[in-house]
Amino acid sequence: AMVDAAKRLAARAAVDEYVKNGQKVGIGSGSTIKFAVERIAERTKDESLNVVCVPTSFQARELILSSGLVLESLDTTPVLDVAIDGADEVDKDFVLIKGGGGCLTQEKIVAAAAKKFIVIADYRKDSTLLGEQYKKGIPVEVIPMARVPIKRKIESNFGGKAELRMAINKAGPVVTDNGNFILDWKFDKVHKWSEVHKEIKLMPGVVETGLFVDMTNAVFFGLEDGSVKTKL
Ligand code: DER
Repeated sequence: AMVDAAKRLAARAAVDEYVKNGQKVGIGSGSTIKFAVERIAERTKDESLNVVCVPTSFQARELILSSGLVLESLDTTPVLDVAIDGADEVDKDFVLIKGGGGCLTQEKIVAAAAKKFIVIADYRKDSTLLGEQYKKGIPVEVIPMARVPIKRKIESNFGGKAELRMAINKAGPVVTDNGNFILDWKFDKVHKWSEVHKEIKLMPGVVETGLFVDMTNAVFFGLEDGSVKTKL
């Protein structure tokens, strides 16, 4: 459909502009990244590219392996040339909401390990203010035993509602690749996201927030008309 075409356009444009021979590449999680890995695999097959890939989740690891790409880890390649990943929403200041797929913690670790962090997304993610289009709230990965005190602290400090993310194909809550739970914080006003991120991150039991502030070097949006918009 049109959304998939838009994802594919953004992904291929980003790979062709930023992924070069001999590089160490961080591979994000979600659906858009699949088109980026497809393009990397194409260029590897035609011998024009020889890269190693570091995953941001179990899903990304499986995608790398099933695409026949070389799997590495931050143990062996702690500094990456570029990381490519999707986002749930991008605001005017390049603040991202990530974690819709529950992989925000390893995604942020890999993004931070890369010299350049490139976001690929379809037009639905392109917002002025966070919350305009993405309504599921900001994901916060938490140590399970701390989920209630953290929920209460977020709601009392910042308002809104922080809800435990329940699984669909499993009884009970979603459990992340790191063995933790996720609270989705449905905020009810615009905040200074850099401040909010820092305060939530410092709450005992918080592992990571889905607010990616001052991390993004470029965003590729696939548009409905078949073009790609790049925001640098
Ligand atoms: O969960 C995540 O952070 C994913 O990267 C998500 O934000 C993008 O997923 P999508 O490419 O399937 O929209």
